[in-house]
Amino acid sequence: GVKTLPADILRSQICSNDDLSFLMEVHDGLSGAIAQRVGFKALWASGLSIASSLGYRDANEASWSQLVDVVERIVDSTELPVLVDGDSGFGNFNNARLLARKLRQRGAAGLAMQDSCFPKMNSFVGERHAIADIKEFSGRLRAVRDTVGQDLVLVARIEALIAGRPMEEAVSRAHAYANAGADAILIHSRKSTAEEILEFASAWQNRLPIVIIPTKYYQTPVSAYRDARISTVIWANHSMRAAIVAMRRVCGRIMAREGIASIEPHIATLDEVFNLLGYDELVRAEARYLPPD
Ligand code: SPV
Ligand code: MG
Repeated sequence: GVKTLPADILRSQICSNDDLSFLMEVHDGLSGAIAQRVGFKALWASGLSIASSLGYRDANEASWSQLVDVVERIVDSTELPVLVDGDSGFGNFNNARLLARKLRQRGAAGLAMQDSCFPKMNSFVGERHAIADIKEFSGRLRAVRDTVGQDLVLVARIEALIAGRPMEEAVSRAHAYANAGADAILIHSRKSTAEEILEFASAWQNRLPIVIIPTKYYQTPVSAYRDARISTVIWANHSMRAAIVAMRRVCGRIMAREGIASIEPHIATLDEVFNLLGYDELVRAEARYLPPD
């Protein structure tokens, strides 16, 4: 039969009105395999988490080619569609369309691109968040759309509220980005409540589906988002942050006790590792392709 494109699967999740979708953060092949096993239906290749796992800051220190290499490992390790955090597209329209083309080649399902200037800074760090001109960023979106067509879901991310701009500007940017060909609008907020997100949602009236990242307003129950008819929630960095705590605890204990006996029950077994990465398939393939002893 005809193979369904990853973008079509992702689009059916992000662009369905009556069902809230969830994207789980991943930053490498292993975290991708774990998210799939627990039952997530789609993944968020987080810029912050990928940068952190590489030892970079989330300020465009990792290059676009490093990003697409990580995305390839994520795509290969799961069957799930991957929405890639493409930051601001690594430059102008030309860099953005090159990134989109490479992400399509590596099997990504979607590209989220934010209206920041290059280099971006993580939305929760500092007060300097230079925002792109509306027309210039719209051109970046159009260039991506013209280059990859419907082969990637294109999510336009608005950083106006992060930069302290008024709600009216966030809404007018959403209109411009919808006209430029976005499939969905990601509205970001650094507030500790969902207030401004819900205000945006009521002003926007679902002209395009809304995607949110409730990292700072984590106390709000998702029922509020269902009520506001928000389409997609991204759990943006929680595997990476969980890994920091787990690795620190284990490293610390091994260091202090000069031994590993006490941590053995608290870490994944080797069988779990082999299971997650499909070693059983390799055993079957050996039986099939290697000459018998
Ligand atoms: C990311 O996960 O890299 C994001 C979300 O872009 S945030 O860190 O909230 O900006
Ligand atoms: Mg990011």
